[in-house]
Amino acid sequence: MRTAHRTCPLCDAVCGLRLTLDDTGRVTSVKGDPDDPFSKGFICPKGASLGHLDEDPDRLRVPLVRKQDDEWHEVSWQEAFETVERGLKGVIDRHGRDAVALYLGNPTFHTMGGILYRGALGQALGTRNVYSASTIDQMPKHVACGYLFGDPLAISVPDVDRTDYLLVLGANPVESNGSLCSAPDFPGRLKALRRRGGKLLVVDPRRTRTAAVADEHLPVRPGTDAFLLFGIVHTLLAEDLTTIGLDVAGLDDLRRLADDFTPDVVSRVCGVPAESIARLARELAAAPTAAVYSRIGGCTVEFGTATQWLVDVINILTGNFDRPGGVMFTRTATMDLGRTGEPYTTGRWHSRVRGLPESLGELPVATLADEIETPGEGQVRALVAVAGNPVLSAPGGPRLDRALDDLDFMVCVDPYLNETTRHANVILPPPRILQMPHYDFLLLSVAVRNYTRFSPAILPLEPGQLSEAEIMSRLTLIASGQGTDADPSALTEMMLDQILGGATQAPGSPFEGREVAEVRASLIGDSGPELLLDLFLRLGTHGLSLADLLENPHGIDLGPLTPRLPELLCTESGRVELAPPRLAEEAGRLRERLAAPAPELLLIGRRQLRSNNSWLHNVPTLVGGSNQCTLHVHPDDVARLGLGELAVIRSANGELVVPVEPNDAIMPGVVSLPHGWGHAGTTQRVAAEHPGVNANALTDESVIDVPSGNAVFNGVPVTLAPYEEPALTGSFPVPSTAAV
Ligand SMILES: Nc1nc2c(c(=O)[nH]1)N[C@H]1C(S)=C(S)[C@@H](COP(=O)(O)OP(=O)(O)OC[C@H]3O[C@@H](n4cnc5c(=O)[nH]c(N)nc54)[C@H](O)[C@@H]3O)O[C@H]1N2
Ligand SMILES: Nc1nc2c(c(=O)[nH]1)N[C@H]1C(S)=C(S)[C@@H](COP(=O)(O)OP(=O)(O)OC[C@H]3O[C@@H](n4cnc5c(=O)[nH]c(N)nc54)[C@H](O)[C@@H]3O)O[C@H]1N2
Ligand code: SF4
Ligand SMILES: [Mo]
Repeated sequence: MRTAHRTCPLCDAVCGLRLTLDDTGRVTSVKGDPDDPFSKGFICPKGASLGHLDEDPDRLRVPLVRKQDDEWHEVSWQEAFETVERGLKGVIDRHGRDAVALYLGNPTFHTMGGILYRGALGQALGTRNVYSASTIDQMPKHVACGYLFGDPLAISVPDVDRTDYLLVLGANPVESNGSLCSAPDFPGRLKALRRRGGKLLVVDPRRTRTAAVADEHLPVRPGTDAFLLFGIVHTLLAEDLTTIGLDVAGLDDLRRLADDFTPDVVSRVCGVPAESIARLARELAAAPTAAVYSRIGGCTVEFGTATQWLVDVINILTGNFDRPGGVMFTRTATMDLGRTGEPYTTGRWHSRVRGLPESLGELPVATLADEIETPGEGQVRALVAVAGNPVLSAPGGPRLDRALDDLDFMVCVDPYLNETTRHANVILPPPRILQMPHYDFLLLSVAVRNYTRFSPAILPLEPGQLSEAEIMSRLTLIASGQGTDADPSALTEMMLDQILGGATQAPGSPFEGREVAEVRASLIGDSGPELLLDLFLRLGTHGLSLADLLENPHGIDLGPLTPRLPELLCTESGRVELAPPRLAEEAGRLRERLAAPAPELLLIGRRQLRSNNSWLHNVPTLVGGSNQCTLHVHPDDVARLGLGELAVIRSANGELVVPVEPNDAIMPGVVSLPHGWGHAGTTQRVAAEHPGVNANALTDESVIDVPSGNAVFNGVPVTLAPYEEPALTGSFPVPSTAAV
């Protein structure tokens, strides 16, 4: 028996875990690490199941190649990489580099191999067809911050531990455990907020578990938060309630834009009473400190960018931006990564078929199927997919499911043969979670305290097994034409060399004036990712190194957040831009919608405590109970529509037969279906027993948030009707007669 410590990699909460393992390396228990200064022993059911997930017998252990017989064959790494080289080279030679698309899924932000090498892989492929989970998640936030502050990575977090008033729109941190806001034990932090006399308000079409612990829940019609927020902005300006502590530009333009959006007018669209909207504005202005926070319900909606823009506008107008108790920026232990120092811009190139603008070097996932299906110069013929399951996670998933079949070549880096990877020619499995070192480069940059923690690998790689970093490096070297025999460590050395080249020249850098080779020799780490981590730590402002983190296995608290906006600001004007033209255009589109009739029934999503997107349904301890793929329908709607146990739900894009779960927590006129289900055709045996349906058969890839190209998962117009058993068969086809 031995004890080991590591950070849980499963969500944004970065909880410290304490594991016990027997001498065969089997995990015998997982508990919260009480000595972690940030998570203080907190753990959720997913973290507690980490051992089962890691030891899942259905995880792939060796590379698979689908050969001419259309069967999967276990092959050596060498054969797998040679197949990748032939496949990619064939497509690039015939059709050019843009014919290869890259898709980077959500876990690329949760592994060192993913986050450190995804950029290099993209560059080596040299394609404009780069897609990631960002455009089915938080791209609106990047675009809004890009225009407001000049830096799309200038993402602030609510100072939950110190605020007096927290307004949450479209986030459910009690079940998601927080998102773009790393705060282990979010539920406990919200309770503490109320215990110290603070107020929590939740705007959500559902009375979620977060709403249940709040002072007030305000049901809102899906997709209309931007209207509600404009009503607040209008009130703040009209009643002279602003206290702006920053150097801002565009206040008069903002005033003009907000003019039409009186609480009375927006109330008719969003369904929140006008008095409540005006009161929210007054309370936000009067609170000693306040923070407005919004996530998936305020991003994956038609006006996602406008919503995120107005969230920060309110934080700014009420004097709560970049101050304790308001919203603040984290100062990471590592240097600021990914910042360009240039003012943000989008549209440096456009997607071929729909002409959608690039943002952060990516095109919207909502147009990936178009790019695969539409013939012509630049048509996507191959896909490299890392840690993603877009067949279940992208809008219009079933169309993508069919499109992937038409590709000439596809390679996936993924531990599972699932709904997406089953279309591949080659699957390259990363090692088990406990065999990987772990550091949260992204999540620690949106933490509610400055904090750092590194977890070395707990179990060694087996002979012949490859780390995820090595898989990514070898793919990168193949993509750049260096073949399957190139030394993977050459890529890390090149990256180190490049960064050190800059750091030894940069005035004020800790390495200024030193020799690259000498600094390189001083770096420590057992792997490429660790060497890079050591370098990034030593270039950070907290004066730490990997050695310090190794000496502190429970993590290091680096103190509460402190103001830091001026150094992050990167607009042309050098000021915060309250009403940049691109966002003012959104105000115009919102104005045009003021008179539009509201659809009768709207679909929204639902995250479940023991789930994580599509890939935890193969763990027996996590499926079942409340973790079911059911449609929540308000009892009034159940009665009105005469629904029984099953219903047919239909959108412009598709239809599904779903189990109905009457639930009075959802507002009438809204129904909720979780995503990540619809398991079929995989080797995940437990998931196959709990298949559920693919919510993204209903979402529509042709509808996007315009400025960001982000998918719209919430506020999808649908119809609902009782399901009538087909007369002849007991199977499950959807009879067309079941339509409304
Ligand atoms: N247990 C669990 N945790 C997770 C995940 C998971 O799948 N399961 N996924 C992880 C990932 S990838 C992410 S990005 C985060 C997401 O973290 P959150 O955003 O906190 O999670 P969601 O449950 O999607 O919360 C969105 C909320 O918005 C509401 N909503 C829907 N439409 C609207 C609307 O138009 N307006 C408003 N105001 N509200 C609306 C929904 O009812 C829901 O309560 O969670 C992460 N953590
Ligand atoms: N309808 C609807 N759709 C949604 C959402 C919604 O709210 N509603 N939410 C959206 C959001 S916020 C997100 S983030 C996306 C997620 O979209 P994706 O990232 O495409 O989907 P996931 O289900 O997270 O798939 C993760 C994949 O990574 C693999 N994986 C797990 N661990 C590792 C690892 O260590 N290494 C590698 N290489 N692979 C690994 C898993 O096997 C799985 O195949 O879904 C989006 N889709
Ligand atoms: S809250 Fe997130 S990080 Fe913490 S144990 Fe659960 S899944 Fe892991
Ligand atoms: Mo996400």
